[in-house]
Amino acid sequence: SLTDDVDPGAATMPLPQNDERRWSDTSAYARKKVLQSWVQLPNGNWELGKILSTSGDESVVSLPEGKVMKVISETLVPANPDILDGVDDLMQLSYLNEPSVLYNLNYRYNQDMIYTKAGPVLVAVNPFKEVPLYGNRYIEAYRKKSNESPHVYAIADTAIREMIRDEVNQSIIIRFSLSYSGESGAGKTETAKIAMQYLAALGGGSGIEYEILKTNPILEAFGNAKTLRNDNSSRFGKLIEIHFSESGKISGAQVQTFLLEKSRVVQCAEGERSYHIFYQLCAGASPALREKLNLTSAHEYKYLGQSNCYSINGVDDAERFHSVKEALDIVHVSKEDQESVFAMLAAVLWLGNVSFTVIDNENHVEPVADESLSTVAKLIGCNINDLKLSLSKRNMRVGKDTIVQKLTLPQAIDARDALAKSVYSCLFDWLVEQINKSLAVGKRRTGRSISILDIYGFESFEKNSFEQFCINYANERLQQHFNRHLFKLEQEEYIQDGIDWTRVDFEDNQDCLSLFEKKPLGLLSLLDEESTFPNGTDLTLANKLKQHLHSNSCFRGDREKLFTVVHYAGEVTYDTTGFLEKNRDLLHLDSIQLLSSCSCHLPQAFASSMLIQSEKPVVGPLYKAGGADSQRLSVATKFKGQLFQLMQRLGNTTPHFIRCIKPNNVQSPGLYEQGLVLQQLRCCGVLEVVRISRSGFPTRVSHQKFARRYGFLLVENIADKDPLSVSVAILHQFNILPEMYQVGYTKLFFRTGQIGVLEDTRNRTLHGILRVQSSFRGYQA
Ligand code: AOV
Ligand code: MG
Repeated sequence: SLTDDVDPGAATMPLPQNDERRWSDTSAYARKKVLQSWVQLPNGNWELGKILSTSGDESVVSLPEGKVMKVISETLVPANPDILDGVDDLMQLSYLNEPSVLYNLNYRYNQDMIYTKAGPVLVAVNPFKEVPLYGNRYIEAYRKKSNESPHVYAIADTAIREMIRDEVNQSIIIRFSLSYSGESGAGKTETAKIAMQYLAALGGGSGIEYEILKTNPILEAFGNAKTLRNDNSSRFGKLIEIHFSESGKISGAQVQTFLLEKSRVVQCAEGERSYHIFYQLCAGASPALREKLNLTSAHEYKYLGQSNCYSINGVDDAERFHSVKEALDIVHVSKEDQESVFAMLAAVLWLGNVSFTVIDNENHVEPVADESLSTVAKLIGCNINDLKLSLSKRNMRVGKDTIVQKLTLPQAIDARDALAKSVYSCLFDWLVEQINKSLAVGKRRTGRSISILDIYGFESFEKNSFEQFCINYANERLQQHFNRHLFKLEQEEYIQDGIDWTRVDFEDNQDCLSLFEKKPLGLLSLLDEESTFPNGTDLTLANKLKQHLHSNSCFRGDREKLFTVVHYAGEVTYDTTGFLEKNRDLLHLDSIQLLSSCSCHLPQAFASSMLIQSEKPVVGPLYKAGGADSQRLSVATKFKGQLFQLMQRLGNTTPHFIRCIKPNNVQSPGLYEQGLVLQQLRCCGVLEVVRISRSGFPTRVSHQKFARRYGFLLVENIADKDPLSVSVAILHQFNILPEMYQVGYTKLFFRTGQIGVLEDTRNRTLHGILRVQSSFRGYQA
């Protein structure tokens, strides 16, 4: 639909400077014209004020609640007329400045209108409560287009229509943005589910849609956890590709996951939890299952006990356990397999309780042969002695010989935790594989699909480790995708149509991406290289990075093991502690052999999947001599490969972007913190997108369509002329100012607000015609 704004004058506002990130319309023209202005209070918040008088550089403004303030006129920012309160699309604002955008989102948020368009992007502000916007009635309304307010449903609807109309695959990319607290809990995962709900409703029929929806509770149970910021924080990235048949019905789906946070299995911070499924199992297992797995309560397990947090407000873990089992049934994981899955979980928990005792005067240790050890052995189906050996000794290959090294306490604990983490992450991958088998029903693929990406956003904490390094690298890649799509394509369209348009520079993050990806002297290559050196340490890694990258403008070496990357969304300082170990992610061959010797089928499957991986040697031969026995793809390299694949996939789709915004840090409804929201809007470039879209000629109509729609309004009859001539005649007749439009080869390009004038005239004329017709009919009767 053609959008309009009330004040066409705004479009002639001088364009802000490109380097002015938080630009605002503060021209003298704007200030003179408005009576209402935004006034920034000392606390940084903006309030709406009325300008009472202006003299010299100063203005007197009255604020709500009767306060009167004297301010420097320059600092006032024009506010929009009341009639624009709560517009659907930020593009419609006459004055597009930060306080106006903040106010508009807030105004809508207060009325539970959590969705707003920012040009092509949907902005979703997390309500932290149930809002009456979902369900069949709404789905139906969006399907019929009887409701056109911004919504995830509307995005999903567009995706389906464009997939069918253009025969092009679609993607819905849901992300949040960085602010320095890390914007976990913005609503990405919920938003992804809402989109899936709509696709399932419209494309349903075969029953497979039900299975697709049930992947959510499973993946959340195994891949989400309570963190300080979000009670249901996703600790992995996810892409779900939903396949459609010719007729637009869902024929299957495929899930891909990225970088599960393994470390959470063995340690998590005070007040946080490990993965939900552990607590669900402990709370919800039947007496028979408890007995079989020798299960006790969550409090008895060291891995779960260290963070002092066992429950989540308002969540019944036992009940969730039953839902997960049901969901597993639905995606065709057999009862037997389910039991094996639970046995693996119990084994991981019991592993955490395995303790060690010193056996000689060189501080070598071996596991204590207690209930924990025997239960682990029983659950994974191995010989208790083999288990004991694998947790106390390590076979090392040196050249052609094998030597046996006894483990000290820290080494033994590492070996134990590494085993627990591997078993858990293999279990997670195995589950995803089962889900995919079940969802791959519609083998006869038409190639049409809609993918939904729910992936972690930028993370910047006080201390940033390898996980943040990978996550933020992924975000640079996605950011580039977003930039290129929205900005470059935008410009290309102008250029293609022969429009003279002063190029608006957009921020490209290619430099930062190169810092990561360049070979051989990029962050990833250097990290991999150091990972292969037997004597490499986190400190030598940091020094190597500083040595080779110091002149890169996106890099800064800091003291000791710290270095800083200038990311698109801001600077992040990383601590290399643990980088090498996490990147190598080695499970010692002993442990792999242990798993392959197990009588249960899951550990065997895990072992072979790990061995398959290690057949692709990517890191050099030194890797072996370094005390590590298996060769595998480094974590960073594997992740980079996944990302490239992901970008390739997304590159072939028409993307739809949703940005989730978290209005407060306490997960409370109704609380809208201006500063926090603003930070997010700035970092994710929402304002930038709107600015660029608006500063150009956002409304585009082909000559044909324009001539067809408005041609009848022409006084002079030239209907037989070509569409271009008709269009130009219309523009002249209605005195559209030359700076308000551009004539391209195939299309007309308009500034915001222009089409509205024509539409009004058209509507009035049409109504006039109808009235004349009906009165004529009346007369006849
Ligand atoms: P995230 O996916 O962005 O965080 P979630 O989707 O888990 O955030 O949202 C966090 C919480 O916000 C949810 O558990 C809900 O309580 C609430 N919420 C979000 N969206 C809605 C909505 N549309 N309606 C009602 N409540 C909502 V993370 O995965 O931590 O970065 O890693
Ligand atoms: Mg999430």
